[in-house]
Amino acid sequence: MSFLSRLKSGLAKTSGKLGGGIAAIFTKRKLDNASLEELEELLIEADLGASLAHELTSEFSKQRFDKEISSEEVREFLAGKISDILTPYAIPLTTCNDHQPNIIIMVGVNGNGKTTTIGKLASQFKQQGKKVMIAAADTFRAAAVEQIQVWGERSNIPVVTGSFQADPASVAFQAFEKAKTEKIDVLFIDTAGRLQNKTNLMAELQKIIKVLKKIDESAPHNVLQVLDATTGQNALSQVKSFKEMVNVSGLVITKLDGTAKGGIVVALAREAKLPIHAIGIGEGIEDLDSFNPKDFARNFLDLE
Ligand SMILES: Nc1nc2c(ncn2[C@@H]2O[C@H](COP(=O)(O)OP(=O)(O)OP(=O)(O)O)[C@@H](O)[C@H]2O)c(=O)[nH]1
Ligand SMILES: [Mg+2]
Repeated sequence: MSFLSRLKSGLAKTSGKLGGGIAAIFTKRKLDNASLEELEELLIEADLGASLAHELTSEFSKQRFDKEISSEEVREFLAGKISDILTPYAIPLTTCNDHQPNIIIMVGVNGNGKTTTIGKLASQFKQQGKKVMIAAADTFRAAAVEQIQVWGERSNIPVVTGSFQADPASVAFQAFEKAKTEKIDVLFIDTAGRLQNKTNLMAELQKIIKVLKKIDESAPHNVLQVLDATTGQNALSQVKSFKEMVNVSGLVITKLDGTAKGGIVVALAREAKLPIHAIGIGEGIEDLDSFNPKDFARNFLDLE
């Protein structure tokens, strides 16, 4: 199955609810205040955010108020707008040949999908012919190291580990040195999940970054914040807090398959103004990729 067809089934919860909802409102009906209000409510439920939901419905109203409208027209209009919003931010993750290794560090709140995303991305980079290494700098949970080792074994990628509860910064530092010696192209650093309001844990993350900079001032080359789509609008405040603490360079949004609120991708593009490098639509190694804004928008609205 192509990523596009998996995207379609991954977004089925969102598109079913939204597409079905729009069809229910706009069947032989004029665009009036009541239908506009219902539409706005549906968009908010899909997690596009209140301000965007309002903007989209008002703009549509300006064009079509009092005219008889079909569900298809509404969905086409929204898909066009959403695709335009996403376009500047749907940017695949690339590496730069000037850095050996490129350092990509994953950050985010507990359980958002950091480790799984590293497993998937590392395998994809390896398939592109790059030399990849992973640093297990989540030394907080014993199971975290095993989890990333399983991903490493699956794709035959070396995983650098420290002892249980070792200083994560020292694991990252050692892995960086090893990656340099072994001429690795991409080093992924897995970090422990942390809530944005835990200042000591945020300081620990800053320390990891500081230590990497001792070896190479330009490192880390990517700080990827992983967000769970099922957490809804809370993802926006997570980005805001992490951005204040570490220099987040891009986002990955996971678990779009587990939610009817896929609109968070659009809300994030608009509010966070950071590249969205990839979206996760399942637990498997193939279930993560960069996305085409138009495909996303059309599937989101249950359009072919
Ligand atoms: N359905 C679905 N599940 C996912 C996706 N991405 C990750 N998961 C699952 O989410 C759970 C948590 O993923 P992890 O990768 O362990 O998350 P984490 O951020 O590393 O968690 P901590 O290290 O505890 O902070 C696992 O069961 C993953 O299989 C996705 O795109 N879709
Ligand atoms: Mg993890």
